[in-house]
Amino acid sequence: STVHAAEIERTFIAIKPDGVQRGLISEIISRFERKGYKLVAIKILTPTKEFAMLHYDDLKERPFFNGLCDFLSSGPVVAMVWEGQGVVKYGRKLIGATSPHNSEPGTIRGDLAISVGRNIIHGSDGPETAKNEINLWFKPEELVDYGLDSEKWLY
Ligand code: FUP
Repeated sequence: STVHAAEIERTFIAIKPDGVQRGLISEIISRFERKGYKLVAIKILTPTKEFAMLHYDDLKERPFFNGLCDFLSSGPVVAMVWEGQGVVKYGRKLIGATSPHNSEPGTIRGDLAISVGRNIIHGSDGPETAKNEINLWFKPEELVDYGLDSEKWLY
């Protein structure tokens, strides 16, 4: 059926420097793409420490905040926006629990990571966070609005 604009949901996903260095870019993109989600923005950049601090602002009181921001700004990150029904919540399911000690096999962190400080991927934790993170990382014109033939088989 036709996908109506009101149903469109977007989330912010980032492959962190460890995921990039470990050669997991295509593996991670594949999992979102095969599920049926649509990639509407992508770029690679090394964030500054200040930018990392903005991204993780919610965690600024946590003891690991400084190390986390040093890590996120230590090398290239692949920043993406993925679109599709339920993508915020289900994207988190694809990613798995924050600590790879707890994330299930079959999830990205469960299959591909060992420690919480090197858990290879970030995904927005809710619809409001998703909007804020997309606005922080992307200009509106960097998001591409397009249809896919596969959508008529998915929805
Ligand atoms: P998540 O949304 O799953 O990325 O988890 P959080 O927002 O709670 O944490 C953000 C990042 O902080 C995690 F991806 C890894 C890091 N972190 C630690 O290094 N130690 C902790 O105890 C918790 C999180």
